[in-house]
Amino acid sequence: SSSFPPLLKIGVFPEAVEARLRTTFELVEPHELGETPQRRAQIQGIVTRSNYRIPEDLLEQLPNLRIICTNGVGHDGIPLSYARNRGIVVTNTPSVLDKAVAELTVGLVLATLRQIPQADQFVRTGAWQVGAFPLGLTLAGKKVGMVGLGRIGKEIAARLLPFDVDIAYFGRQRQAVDWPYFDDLVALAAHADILIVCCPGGPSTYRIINAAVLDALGPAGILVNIARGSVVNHADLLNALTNKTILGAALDVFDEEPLPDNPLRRLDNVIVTPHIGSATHETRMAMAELAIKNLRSFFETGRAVTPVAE
Ligand code: 8YV
Repeated sequence: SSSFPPLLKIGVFPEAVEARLRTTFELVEPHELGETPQRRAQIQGIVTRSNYRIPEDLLEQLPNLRIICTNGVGHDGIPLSYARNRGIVVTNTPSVLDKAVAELTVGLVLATLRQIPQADQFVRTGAWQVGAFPLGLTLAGKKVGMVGLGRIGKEIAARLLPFDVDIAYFGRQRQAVDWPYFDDLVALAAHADILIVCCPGGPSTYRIINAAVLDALGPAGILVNIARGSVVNHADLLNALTNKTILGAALDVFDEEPLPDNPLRRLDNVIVTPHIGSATHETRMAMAELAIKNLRSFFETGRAVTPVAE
């Protein structure tokens, strides 16, 4: 049995990840909390995933909660100010997933420019027997606009540069990089051929990709979102895709996940993937190891390894 207090597990984890967590911690399911106040009082830690929202009223049921540990870099689903006011430490798993997310982003850019999913269907359905697949677009020579240039944004830029693209970026502040900085998102969109959304979710980026940005991106423009659904005004995006205001989009994140029945699933100029940016065996195990490291360190020393700064 574990020498650590039991953890409330919020979310469904890949089997190998959950098995790894269980080697170190007893995991309690939310439905077990209703049993007795004693069970709720036993919970000193939560282990979760960054695509889950943690409601404050759940935390209020846990009088002895000391740490919330998310597998993932995003913490927009965790009430940080509530946690801070209660002295609850919040940890995430930064850096270990940057490369995997950047690799998926490159894949989505190429898949959109060369219509790879559509080309696969073109062969499978026999359409090739009766016609030629339409011409795609070359990545070399294109202008890429990064919406957010944090750890993940920099890994994406580093992978795209060898494709002979020009990089420019928008973000909270200018950084010590050789690329043009835009402090206005519409201006970046007007400059770019491909706009890649890789900023954090949360109130400061809520719906910043809107009709004005999409109009500026223009009829040859492509939007790629591997950040959070909350960053994009999806009604504006749907209009822009339907009316060909922009050429196409590739989306790995959505307001509601799994994406329910939605017109986005029926458009032929958008590629949709099920929030798989960090979803590789190696990366998810590395995230689990860092989560366990945070939890062990906190329970043994009182200090977390990668606490989230408010
Ligand atoms: C998912 C992510 O949270 O890291 C993030 O913020 O969005 C992804 O890694 C994934 O579900 C983590 O388990």
